[in-house]
Amino acid sequence: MKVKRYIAKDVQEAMIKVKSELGRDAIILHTRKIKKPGLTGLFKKPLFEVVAAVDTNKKDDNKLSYPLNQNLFNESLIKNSKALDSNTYDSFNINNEISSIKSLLTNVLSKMDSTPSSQNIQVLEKYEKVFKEENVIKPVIDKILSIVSRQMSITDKNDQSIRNAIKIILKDYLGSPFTMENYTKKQNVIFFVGPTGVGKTTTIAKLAAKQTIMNNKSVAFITSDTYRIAAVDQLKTYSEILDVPFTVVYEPNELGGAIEKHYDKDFIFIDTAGRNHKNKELLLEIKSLISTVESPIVFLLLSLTTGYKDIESIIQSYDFLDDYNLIFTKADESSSLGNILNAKFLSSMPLSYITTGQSVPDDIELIDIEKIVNSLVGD
Ligand SMILES: Nc1nc2c(ncn2[C@@H]2O[C@H](COP(=O)(O)OP(=O)(O)OP(=O)(O)O)[C@@H](O)[C@H]2O)c(=O)[nH]1
Ligand SMILES: [Mg+2]
Repeated sequence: MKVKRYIAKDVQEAMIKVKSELGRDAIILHTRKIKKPGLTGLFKKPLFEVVAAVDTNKKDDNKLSYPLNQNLFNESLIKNSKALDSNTYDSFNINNEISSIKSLLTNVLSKMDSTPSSQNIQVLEKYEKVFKEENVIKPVIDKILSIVSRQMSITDKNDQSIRNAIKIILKDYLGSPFTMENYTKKQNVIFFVGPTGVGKTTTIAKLAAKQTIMNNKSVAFITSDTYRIAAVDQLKTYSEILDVPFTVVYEPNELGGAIEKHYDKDFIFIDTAGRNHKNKELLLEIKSLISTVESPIVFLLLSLTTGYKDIESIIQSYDFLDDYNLIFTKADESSSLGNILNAKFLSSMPLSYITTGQSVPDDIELIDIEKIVNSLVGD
């Protein structure tokens, strides 16, 4: 068995040296941080000492150079113990050697299992606090930070690299926004659902204005919100301003005919009456309305001024929908973005638009994941 000591500026560099000199069968016996000798060394970054060994009687057999997990570690031990059997050592020495290697390796492996250092724990705690202030719920915080923590190597990372890791994980978690530009079907029938006063009718007007004015698309409005006279008038007014045809449906079975009437339009936006999400009967009406349409697109609107408990119960009450996209409204009136993360966690549905005021059509944008993530980590 050949045993060699390596000094490098970090563990990765040491591993490369080990691998290139001792080959793929090398096992790590010991690793530690050391200071450069002399007074000046005290002020320099620490170096890493790695002690590695390889069984010189064995040929390279494409195994990893260092065990990344317990299975590889055990395989490596078994291989080495077989190799040692054929040597001149007596079995007592072999067993002693194996158990000392095992304890050293367990020690190294436990560090490589990326138990965060105290410095890393401090940084993680800092972000836990930041997320809590944004009203992100604990399971989401735990999920994000546990991924970050798993990705930390035994080398200490600085705040900036942890922040970057968190940003990458958050972006991945929130996914790509779902935009109306993705709707490439000949005709797209889009329902807008959500609690009373969340901003459904206003959002329809904003999106319709963008599609007609900026994208040169044709749009029709249908409303099933006949509970309030004012609700019909509201959408009718927008239809007149935007010069968009408008139809009222009183029963779900009238919807098919209304859609057919607007067969030549690229988009049909269907406004629904705001529903108290605790009223199951009213929600069933929405369900039966949507079920009359083949491959409908649904937007569920949530206001960012709504507290987490209500967001949770709204999302639960719409779980009869197989598929929908999320629009967040009233970002201008909210001081935290945590519910965007929470809603994603609870629904797993794509994020889509965010509205930022009452002005039609300006106060709406495709959700900018980068912006949200930067804001969440305080960039
Ligand atoms: N501050 C702010 N107000 C908004 C936003 N979007 C809509 N509103 C306002 O919220 C109020 C309700 O908007 P509506 O579009 O009527 O809401 P709705 O969901 O259609 O309401 P119902 O049909 O009664 O369920 C109006 O005063 C809107 O101007 C927004 O992004 N920010
Ligand atoms: Mg409305």
